[in-house]
Parts: sequence; structure tokens; C-alpha cells
Amino acid sequence: MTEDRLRVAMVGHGFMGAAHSQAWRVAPRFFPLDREPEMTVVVGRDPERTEAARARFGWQRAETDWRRVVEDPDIDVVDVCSPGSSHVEVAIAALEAGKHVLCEKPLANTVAEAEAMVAAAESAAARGIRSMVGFSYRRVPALAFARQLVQAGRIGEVRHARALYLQDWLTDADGPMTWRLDASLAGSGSLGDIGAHAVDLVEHITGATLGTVSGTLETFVHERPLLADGVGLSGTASDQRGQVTVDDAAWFTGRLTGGAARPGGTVATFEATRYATGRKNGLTIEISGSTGAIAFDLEAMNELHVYDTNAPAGEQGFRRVLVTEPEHPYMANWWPTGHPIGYEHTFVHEVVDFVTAITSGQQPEPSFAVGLHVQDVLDAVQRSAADGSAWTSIPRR
Ligand code: SOE
Repeated sequence: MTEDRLRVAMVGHGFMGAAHSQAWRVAPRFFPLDREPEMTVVVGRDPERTEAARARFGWQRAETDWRRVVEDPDIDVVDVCSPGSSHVEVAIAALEAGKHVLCEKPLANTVAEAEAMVAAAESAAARGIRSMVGFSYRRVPALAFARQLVQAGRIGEVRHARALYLQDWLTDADGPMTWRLDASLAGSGSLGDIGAHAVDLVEHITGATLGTVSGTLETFVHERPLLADGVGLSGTASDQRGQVTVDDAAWFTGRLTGGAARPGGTVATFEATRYATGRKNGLTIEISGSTGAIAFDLEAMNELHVYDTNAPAGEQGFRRVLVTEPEHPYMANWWPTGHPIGYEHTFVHEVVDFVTAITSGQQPEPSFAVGLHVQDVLDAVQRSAADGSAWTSIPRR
């Protein structure tokens, strides 16, 4: 009975492929799902590496021809985990073949590609086909809880949103070129890789939308050793050098309106870099409202710091809420009270929400349209930076 199962094909098997494989396997063990995901086929370019990924992550088959796989009538879902340059082709072909599509972030490398993907997703939706972009941090329970608090008015009108995404894995100027440093494969650098998460989270938590941005981009290291065995995410450096064609760091400010933003709008500030020496995966979000504030740091991802101006004078201060209780989003399905979860669980939650949307006939969030909007923001930051940080409008769609 194939209707009880959801046969999944995953394209790409790098870091994100590993995270998604784990999620497909674990989701039905901890969450009730109306259809059981079946890890049917993993697709990659290199037969040996793909076979190794199949064996390691537990897929049934390994294939190298993604086109044949997305057209296979025995596949229900295509999960796109390959570099950004491949998203547009794979996702559109899969949607046209009637497969539900989960696509890693950022949705595409350009606005034009994202537009084409939204058009394909909308026409597929009319045939009951679902699509979702993988902004996984929405599914960190502490951030899902932060959204609930802000949406319920618990911090009042939002006056400030500050988001920093700080990593340091590029600090060594002699570290090798990876595909993430090549604009033809990754689209942009820190801006799209990690700045995209910050944009999505600020908008998701506040329910407000960025309308204009002003930004600056910087590339610190322009040339790096090429990888001896092609362009992957890691490996041995060769003695040849290649050109870095993306930003290393991005700073931008944006005007936010609607949702919980104060009437008339407010300003959000963003920084994204992979050169923040000592910061490994430091995603911090702080939202300041008229009656309270929330603060989050991914390096302590089970905590949310909550400030309430209604607390008695003398007792005010940020309270550390351990977001590990059954009352918190997603947590009732994990461990007994007080037991933390980690990075990989966010992908499990993503799979659970995606499968639930498929089986209940609803559009999952974030949709490809949300992915296109984030792409519009990234594009406006790039245009602003090229134009001396001029305030630049983001299209209203
Ligand atoms: C690399 O910088 C990266 O893996 C991002 O691509 C992910 O989206 C983020 O979760 C962690 O950092």
C-alpha cells in the first residue's frame, strides 16, 4: 500500500544531506505521521561517493541521474539538498513531475530563478502538490516560542530587531576554496548562506516585512587554494589558487512594517559573517518591544531570555526560560521535562511539518513565495552595497 508511505528522493548528500537523512529517519519515530517516509533514493554526481552516502545514511538506492529520479512514478517527494545553483532546475522538474518538494535555503541563487520556482510551485499547488523552503531555524523550539510570545503581544510594539549570524570557519586565509565561495554555485557568500536565516527569523518572529534596506558587503580574502578533488565543502588544498567571488561579510539595516512592528514601522539591523573569530555558530536575535524583550543565542539553543516590564520594580531582568517543557513547541514529543535537544532536531521538525502539510492537504510554511521574498531582500542588499549603501526598495509581490 504505497498510500501509507511517502517515498522520498534526496538530491545531494553533503552536510545538509546528512542532516536531512537523519530527519527523515527519526521523524516518524517521535512524531505521529499519517504517511511513513521511506528513504528510497539518494542522488549525487559521483557514483562512489553517492553509494557511500547511501550506505552511511541508510537510503535504499543510490543514483546519479537526478532527472530520471524526479520523473520516477515511484517517488512522492524530492528533497533538494544540493548547492544553490541546482535548486531551480531540480525543483521545477520535480514539481512538474508531480512531486512534493522540500528545498534547502536560500531558495535560489537569483531573484529570476526564485520567481520561476514560485510560478512552478503555484501551478503545482493547484494540483495538490506541496512545496516548502528549508529555513530550519524557525523550528528551533525557543524561536518558535519567541514567535508565539511576540505574536501574542507579550513584548508590545516592536521597536528594535537585531540579528547577528557569526561564524569563523573562513578565518584562516589559506583555507581552501569551497563551493560556498563560488558565486556561480552559491549565489552569494555570508549574505545568502547565513544572512538569509537572520532575515527569515526576524520577519517570522515579528510578523513584519522588510520594505527597504541599506547594506555593505566586504570580501576579505580574494584568492584561496583550490581543492585537490574539485569543489566540495571540504578537502585537501592543491597548489593552485582560485578566485573568491562572493561576499565574506554583510551588514545591513532594513525598515520593517506590519505585524508586531510599531505603527509606522521600525528598523532592524543585521550582520552576517564567517570571519567572526571565536564565534562558531553564533546566531543571536534580540527583539525589543514597548513592554518587554526576547533574546536568543543559537550557541545555547534550548534557552530563551524574556524580559517583562510589568514585573515589579526591583525584580525586573531577563529571565532565562529553559524551552524544554511539553508546553513548548515540538517539545512534548521528545524527552521528559528539562532535557535539551540540538541542531539536528530542527530538521526533524521541518520534516514533520512538511509531511503533515502533505497529508492534511495544506500549504506548508515557509512557502517558495517566502523564499522569493528573502531572495528579494538579499538582492536589494547587494544592489544597495553596489550603490554606496543607498536605501533600496524590496519589491512588494
Ligand atoms: C554554513 O555556514 C551553514 O551550514 C549554513 O549553510 C546553514 O544553513 C546553517 O545552519 C549553519 O551554517
